[in-house]
Amino acid sequence: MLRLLLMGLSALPVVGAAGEPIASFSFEGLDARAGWALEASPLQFTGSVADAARTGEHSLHLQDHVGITWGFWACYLPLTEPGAWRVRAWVRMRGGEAVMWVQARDATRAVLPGAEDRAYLRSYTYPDLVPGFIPAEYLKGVNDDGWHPLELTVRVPEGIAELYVRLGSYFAPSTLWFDDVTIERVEEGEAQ
Ligand SMILES: [Ca+2]
Repeated sequence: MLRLLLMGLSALPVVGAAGEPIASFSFEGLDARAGWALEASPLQFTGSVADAARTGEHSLHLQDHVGITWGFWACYLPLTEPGAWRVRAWVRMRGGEAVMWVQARDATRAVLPGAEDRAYLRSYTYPDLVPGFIPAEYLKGVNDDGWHPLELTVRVPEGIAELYVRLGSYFAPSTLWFDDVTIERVEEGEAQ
């Protein structure tokens, strides 16, 4: 069943064993954004496939010009197997705050009870600190120049139809790049 559901997604390895991704995205090739859509106000956000990359040559770029709400790149991954599912992405950021928001939803697209979570990562230049005046080691948050992991694990009950994965900006002007998104099943003992 899982294999059939995933046939519509191109170039995805389909592996049932825990710890191996059922889906991975590096945003390369002619259809680099396949499976992903921009869900953000066009008045506040722009998004594109960018040349910056953690692996390969490209990533998904999101520019939050205003910072008064949130906006996302989103993926609706067909999934019918309950269990613990880990979503991991790598983000590079200049200012602001990145968010990963994952929901397990049923066939009506209602969120299943308890099957959602968010993870956040804040830049050390959030909101307007100037690192030139404050040594980086005294600031909370991640370095603007590097790629950083963003991950969470959602426990999914029976009845799941899709995993709704969003990667975006959270209420602050920011420039974000996302690359190397993987979705894998983990054993319950591994889930945190
Ligand atoms: Ca890439």
